Amino acid sequence: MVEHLLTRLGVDLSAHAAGSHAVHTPIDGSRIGTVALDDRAAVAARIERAQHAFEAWRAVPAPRRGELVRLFGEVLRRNKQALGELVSWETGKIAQEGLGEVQEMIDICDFAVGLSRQLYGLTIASERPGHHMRETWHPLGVVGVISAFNFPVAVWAWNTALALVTGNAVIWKPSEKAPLTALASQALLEQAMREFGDAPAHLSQVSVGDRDAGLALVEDARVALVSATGSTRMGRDVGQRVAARFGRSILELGGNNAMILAPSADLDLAVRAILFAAVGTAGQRCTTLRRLIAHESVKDEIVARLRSAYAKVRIGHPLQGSLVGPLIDKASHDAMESALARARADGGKVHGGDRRLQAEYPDAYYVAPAIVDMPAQTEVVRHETFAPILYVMSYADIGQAIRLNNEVPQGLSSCIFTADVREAELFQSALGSDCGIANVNIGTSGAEIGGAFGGEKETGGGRESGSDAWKGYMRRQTNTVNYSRELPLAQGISFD
Ligand code: UN1
Repeated sequence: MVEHLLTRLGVDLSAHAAGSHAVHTPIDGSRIGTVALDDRAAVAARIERAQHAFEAWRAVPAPRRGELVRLFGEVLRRNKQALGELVSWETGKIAQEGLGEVQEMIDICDFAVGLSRQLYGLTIASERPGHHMRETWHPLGVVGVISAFNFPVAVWAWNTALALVTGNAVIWKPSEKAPLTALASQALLEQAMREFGDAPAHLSQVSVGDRDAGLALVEDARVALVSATGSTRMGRDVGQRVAARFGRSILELGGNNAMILAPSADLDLAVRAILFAAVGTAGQRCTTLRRLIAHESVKDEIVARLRSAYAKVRIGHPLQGSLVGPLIDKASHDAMESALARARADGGKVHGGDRRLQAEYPDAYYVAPAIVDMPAQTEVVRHETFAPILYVMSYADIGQAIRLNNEVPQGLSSCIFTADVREAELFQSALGSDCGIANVNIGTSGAEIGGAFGGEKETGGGRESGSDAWKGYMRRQTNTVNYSRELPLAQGISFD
């Protein structure tokens, strides 16, 4: 099945026939492929080739670079079904979410194509007569993209679509848990390159490797930008290493996203939003809803309604009509179990969270999503466990709710459900949520690509995808031009 999909997507399997790295599907734990791994020397050679590609690509006019991304978007449209299905096989995402992820790739391509004609800089008033100032944006260099298993293709596409129109070359280090979707995405981009005609060779490369190979990418001064998505632990290490060589990084790390549920909230809407945000992708999005901060007047009712909604959720094979697929692996299940044990020890009342379908799939980790009624925001609640656990806490006044929202180390996504415009505006104000994303009457996950995506504190501070995130992939130059016959100095200095 998977081999057939890979062939259809244009992956040359012969190159990986002797590979040492086995890939397993979380659906049933079976092996679905092997991949060859890069060592440090292979990574260095890739960087060298990428540098050459960059030197050619930066000279291509940006709208023409946009044409390559336009073609890539077309190739993705034609292959949406197959790539979406492969995402499901490799990560356990349900069919709808696999397709949604490919749609996110298509959307960012469209966005980047428009952007390729809009890499605008400012013109700035000069204080000197006969002078003008402006700001120009230039391609940056080689961009290293490190991505996580949970969005194995979309996050690379956010980075790559922008990096290509801004004139850069890309080396992608996918998660070792999801290298097949990476090889397929790369094959589709290569197809677009063939249609394009004269893109430089090695403009985009995939480097599957272990931590050591990853370090070769992170520590090399020729890699101008490292855009890394994953755990806070990984980001702290990568960020420091890149900073030590004065490289640039974009970090998109852990989230611990909350919803404030106000007394005026539309509870029907809230239940649906919570279900998608807390249970979707089996709780394995960085934007997954992990904390529900409910007003004391609605808390018992929302817990009761959620429990009955959770009971109806179908858990099972992600390509056979379920809403919740498996966790990625055993380690992830172990982490869920230990978080639930800690929550119980802290006085939490756990509903659900048990392992499912063990007889049918002994080597896969399906779980019932958990709701945990917590007496307080204890240490385990402040920690991101990458699994479907929703901690529920109560609040008395909106100030307290906002404090609870902010009193965690992470700062990615947040939302409030309310019909009270004062609360909604306060939540989005300087005194409100401290997160990169603050929504009203929609959940924490499922962001569109048009906005800048990322968050504060331990989330890493990076911004990707829409708005002016493209500026992170370019170098800014300030130009002052003298078109007079004099040489006045700034600040009125006389130097005669
Ligand atoms: C991630 O989990 O790393 O907002 C990205 C969302 C998706 C992206 C998630 N558009 O949930």
